[in-house]
Amino acid sequence: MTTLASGHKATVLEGNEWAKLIENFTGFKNGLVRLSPGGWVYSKNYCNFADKLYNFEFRKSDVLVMTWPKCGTTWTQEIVWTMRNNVALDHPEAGAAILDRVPFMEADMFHSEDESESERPVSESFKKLCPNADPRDGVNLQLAQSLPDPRTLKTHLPFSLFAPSLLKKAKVVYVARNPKDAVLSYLHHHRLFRQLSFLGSLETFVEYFLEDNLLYGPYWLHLKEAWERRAHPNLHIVFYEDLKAGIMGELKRLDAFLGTGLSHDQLANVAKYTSFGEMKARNNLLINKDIFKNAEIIDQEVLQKDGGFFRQGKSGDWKTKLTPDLIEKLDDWISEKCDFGISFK
Ligand code: PPS
Repeated sequence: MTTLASGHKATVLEGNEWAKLIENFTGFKNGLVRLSPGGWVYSKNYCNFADKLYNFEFRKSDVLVMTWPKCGTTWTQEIVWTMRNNVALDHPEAGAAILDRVPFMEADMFHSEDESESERPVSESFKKLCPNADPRDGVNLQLAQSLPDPRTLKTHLPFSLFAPSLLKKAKVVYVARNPKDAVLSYLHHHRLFRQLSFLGSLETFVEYFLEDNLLYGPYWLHLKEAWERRAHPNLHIVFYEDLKAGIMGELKRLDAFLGTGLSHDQLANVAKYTSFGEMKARNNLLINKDIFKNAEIIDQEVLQKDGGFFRQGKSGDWKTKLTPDLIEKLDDWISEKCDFGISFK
């Protein structure tokens, strides 16, 4: 057991629990840990970065986009970055991978501790901004540390894994999504990426979700930690469903929060540039787009059948994909666990 700077204790999953998990999630080769309190579930290598993430030095001009997985992070990252850097749509680096411009703070945990340098491709941004850095000390983390102002950053970690001063120092844009759509999008993600390789059924995946046992742990607690802070002037909560239903209204609210002072036409530019269709066509998520053609990284059958990272980009997919039994189970979970005032569309 390891005690982290946040006060959490991290325990490696072992025995029967691990044996059962690895049968369903055959890609989890690097092991998992569960944190207490909270029950957060992360890749084992998280423990090597946890304290640096907790003590990360946020700056006043930072905007951190925080969500549980599959709630609309990438969309919001691109919206926020574009509003702050590329409103005329002529920024020379706009075509570069999103994750290079908006580092995914804890992503280094997905690499194994003993990975060689040749197994770890690093981006040109990393080479430029961190010339003497060792990738094993965290490509994403060091990129996040070295990026010049104004930084836009991404995390799926909850508030409790950052120092309590986070909101005093930086702005946070928190994105929530209806759990029924989030779980379906996460299932697709687990089938698409071979590093996760979920082989089980929809029912089994939903069970893992309901029991807080998926990678990244309890969605309800993640939401609750944000919801409890919702009155803080440095926190802005946005719902994926509201972005879908009325992007211009949401961009205006974001504009006021970020203090970007954009005109109607500029906001309309941002809306178009970050629309599902345009982001899917650019597909500039990762360092190398060709990764999506690599059968060792992406399940090509799932890609052909169900789509890639930009799968549907809709709200309400659950209405056609979830059985009445699963809808009932998720509704019960929402009533029981999300009883702190949040409601989903
Ligand atoms: S991740 O992997 O956790 O960072 O994923 P995340 O970006 O949070 O969520 C992915 C889902 O968001 C959809 N998406 C979008 N929807 C609307 N508009 C835009 N521009 C957009 N970009 C990404 C993406 O398709 C995933 O949802 P699903 O339901 O799977 O389509």
